[in-house]
Amino acid sequence: MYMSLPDKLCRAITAEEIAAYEANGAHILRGVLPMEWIEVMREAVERILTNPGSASLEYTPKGKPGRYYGDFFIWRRDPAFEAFMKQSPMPEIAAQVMDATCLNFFYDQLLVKEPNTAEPTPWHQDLSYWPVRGNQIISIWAPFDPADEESGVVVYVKGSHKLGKLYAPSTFGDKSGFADIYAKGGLEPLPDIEAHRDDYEILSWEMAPGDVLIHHPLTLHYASGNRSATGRRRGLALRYLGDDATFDSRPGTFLENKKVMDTVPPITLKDGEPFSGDLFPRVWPRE
Ligand SMILES: O=C(O)CCC(=O)C(=O)O
Repeated sequence: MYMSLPDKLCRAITAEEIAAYEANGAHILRGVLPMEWIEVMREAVERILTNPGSASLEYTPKGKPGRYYGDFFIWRRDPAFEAFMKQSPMPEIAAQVMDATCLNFFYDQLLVKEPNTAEPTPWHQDLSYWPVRGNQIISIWAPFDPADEESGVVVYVKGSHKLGKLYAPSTFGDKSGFADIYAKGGLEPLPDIEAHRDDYEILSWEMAPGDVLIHHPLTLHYASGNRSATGRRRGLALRYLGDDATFDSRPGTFLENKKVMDTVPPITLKDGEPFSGDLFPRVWPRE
């Protein structure tokens, strides 16, 4: 059904863009995704918002304005999400930026902030949440609406992937059922970056649908709530694993959350094994 949609990038990724990603831990790739995919994904997001999945979370407390909706592993139940992570230009972006010969898909994460949503995405580093070791690990964040600091675009601490530190995960929303799990990791708490923003060099870009952000799993990042009264902020992060990524069986990662465990089949990978199987499918080279 989605086979007729373009699998090619709208333009080539440049060596300068890859160098900026490597130096800074995050970068924007403007105008790379065909609008056909944006339209398909807008429709798909509406399906999910009206029929939330078993791993989904409402981060906005009941009775508060707006809605901050989070969901994971959606590709397993919605064919458009599956097509987007496999057949769109997204895996090619990951392979090119990381210079990876093969990719397995880790998971997708939908993060929708409707107008007037106060809840931010707290400062965090992705790798703290993940049972993964390696360097060829990338997130690609695609907005389906224009996004800026008012509506909650993702912003980054420049070069923070090179600090060589793994900080304790931050919980998204107060009642998300993850805090006890994350405490098991025994990692050092993250400094209060938001209260001391001037001490950091922050990277931030205004975005249009068709642009994507690429970030390294150690890069510190944050997104404000959506302060716009009218503009939605629908974003989807796809996480890809390259040649050197292996399973890390350390305790305290998000896969231990009951909602997530109930949504995916049991994970049978052993420490040090590469990711594989139906849950973490090979997506590059393309079939
Ligand atoms: O969309 C957001 O608000 C945050 C995204 C994020 O933290 C991520 O993609 O890792």
